[in-house]
Amino acid sequence: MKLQLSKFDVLESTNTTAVTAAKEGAPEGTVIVAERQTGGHGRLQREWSSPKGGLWFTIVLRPKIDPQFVAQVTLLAGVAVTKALRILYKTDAIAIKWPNDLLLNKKKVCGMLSEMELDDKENIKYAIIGIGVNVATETKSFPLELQQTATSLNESMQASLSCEEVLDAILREFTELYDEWQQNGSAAMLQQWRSLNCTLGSMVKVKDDDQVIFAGTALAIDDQGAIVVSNNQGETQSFNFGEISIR
Ligand code: BT5
Repeated sequence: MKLQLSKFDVLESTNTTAVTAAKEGAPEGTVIVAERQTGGHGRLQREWSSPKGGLWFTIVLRPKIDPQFVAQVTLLAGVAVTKALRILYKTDAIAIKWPNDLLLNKKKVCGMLSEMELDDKENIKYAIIGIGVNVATETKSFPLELQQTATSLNESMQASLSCEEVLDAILREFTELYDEWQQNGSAAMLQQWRSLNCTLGSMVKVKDDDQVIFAGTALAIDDQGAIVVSNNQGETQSFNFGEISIR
């Protein structure tokens, strides 16, 4: 994948700009980066706090895969970002919480949001992956409730990396992994995901629309990227949507 970066001082949301660009034919590898976002969002239109000091960007992709596997793009991004951050910050304490969060000592340092559109033959027209990393954001500038659950990498690790350095390292890991995944399938990527996550083996609550719909032990992720959870009654279910909280 060849990368083409477009950098902005401020955007409403790099995902929104990337969707518009993708609809207008932007090639795979287009990367939209903003220094801050005024309407950054997560899933279910939740607000994503995006002040200056953080790394906010979105990559346009046109994967040639069966759409049932598109959720793997989020897993792939999680692997790429975790690998890059572990090397840059020289720590193993950063881990993936299924499906789209990276935690450092149980606090969220990164969130990812993928979106896609199918054409009328049900092929993937485009997919985008938006990635937000708290590189040098000041935790005290976050809203109060976020100060309990989020942190920034530079602050926690007493480091002073720039957003550019972090972006370069993430894009290097991402392109290598993405090209390998397109050529050889998901096995190697899923194996790396399993070794970098903090979800499998934990007690989890599965939520949909903020309602708990199942609780149990997270046993595995399957080939589509769904999480397999088993409860006390021995019932096993897999979920490829919603979100989990780890007890
Ligand atoms: C996510 O949603 O974690 C996906 C976030 C994706 C953000 C990127 S930034 C570039 C691109 N442009 C966008 O507009 N979005 C993407 P979700 O799992 O729904 O989590 C949202 C929750 O995370 C919020 O309700 C807060 O509790 C928390 N949160 C908000 N801002 C945060 C931050 N900067 N750091 C850590 N947690 C945050």
